[in-house]
Amino acid sequence: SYENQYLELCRHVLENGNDRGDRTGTGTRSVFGYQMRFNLQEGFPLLTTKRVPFKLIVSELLWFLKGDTNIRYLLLHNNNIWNEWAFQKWVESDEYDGPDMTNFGIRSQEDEKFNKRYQEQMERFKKLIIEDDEFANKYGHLGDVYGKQWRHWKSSNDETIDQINQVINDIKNKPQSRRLIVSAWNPEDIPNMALPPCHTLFQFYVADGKLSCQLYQRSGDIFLGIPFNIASYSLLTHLIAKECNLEVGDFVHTIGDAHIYHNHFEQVELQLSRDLKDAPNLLIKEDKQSIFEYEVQDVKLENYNPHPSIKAPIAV
Ligand code: DHF
Ligand code: TMP
Repeated sequence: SYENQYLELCRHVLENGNDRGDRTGTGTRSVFGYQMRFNLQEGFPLLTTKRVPFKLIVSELLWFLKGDTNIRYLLLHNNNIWNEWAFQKWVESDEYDGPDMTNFGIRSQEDEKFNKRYQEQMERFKKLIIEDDEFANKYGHLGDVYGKQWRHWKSSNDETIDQINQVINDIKNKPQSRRLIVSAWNPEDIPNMALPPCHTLFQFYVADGKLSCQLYQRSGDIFLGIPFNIASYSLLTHLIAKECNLEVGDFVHTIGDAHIYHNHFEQVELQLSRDLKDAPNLLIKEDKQSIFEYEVQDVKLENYNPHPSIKAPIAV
């Protein structure tokens, strides 16, 4: 099953990885260079050894496809996965007047009293983003992240390049092309991003009426991020295949620094002890004219009966 490849990655890193410090101060065990291949004809590759919140994957992908970089859309869909990185910009700004939030990621895990203050400020932040337009415009943006680069890459003569629209046209008109690439890595814009893109570049390939996609991910958090990334790019491949009247082929996942955070070891061991369930099926509403028209409720899963979710702290 597809899922064995993920579990194999976990085992491989636990057994062969280098223990290294990292930017967040958490510490990881990591390997450099790893590849997995998921045949999308064999079912939708969402993990079953823990529950992965598929709805959040859908709303995040549709948010990218809209070209949106403001977390307000995510919050309106009850999606909290990007909060910390917007919050960080607010608490570091002159306008922030609450208690000191330096290093909130680590301190909220180690200090229960601090965690309470942090949760209060985070709730205040979320409320302001949802209710206050001006605040949302100022502090909801993550900078020039995925949505900006995918749909509105700024060229040197001040034009805008819509990479998604272009790649779809190329898949339709030049399916044999070896240049079917979308890049989120824009060196000029990196300083203006809350987090430089982890899923950096992807390429499509058409053969035998099937669309395949390969992602180069520069940095992968194996326990929290990677399960989302596999499902997100598999869903993107399905959506683009549909738009281009193709079947789905493989999703190839190539990772640069593939790491397990030291505070995820117990969770990974628990997950490795579980048996696999059947792959779910993906259902996509049929009546869309273009990939940019989908809403969250248009994408559903059936037959997803995973093991219970496993909580883990995220490194900020
Ligand atoms: N930073 C780090 N250190 N790892 C990441 O995976 C990561 N991912 C980002 C942004 N920054 C990151 C964006 N994607 C979760 C999953 C993906 C994601 C961000 C967060 C996450 O926390 N998943 C939880 C459930 C979250 C929820 O239910 O709200 C999980 O158990 O899968
Ligand atoms: P870095 O910028 O120092 O590499 O930190 C980013 C962390 O976020 C790293 O642990 C990888 C993880 N990550 C994913 O695994 N997938 C994602 O989609 C995103 C945005 C981040």
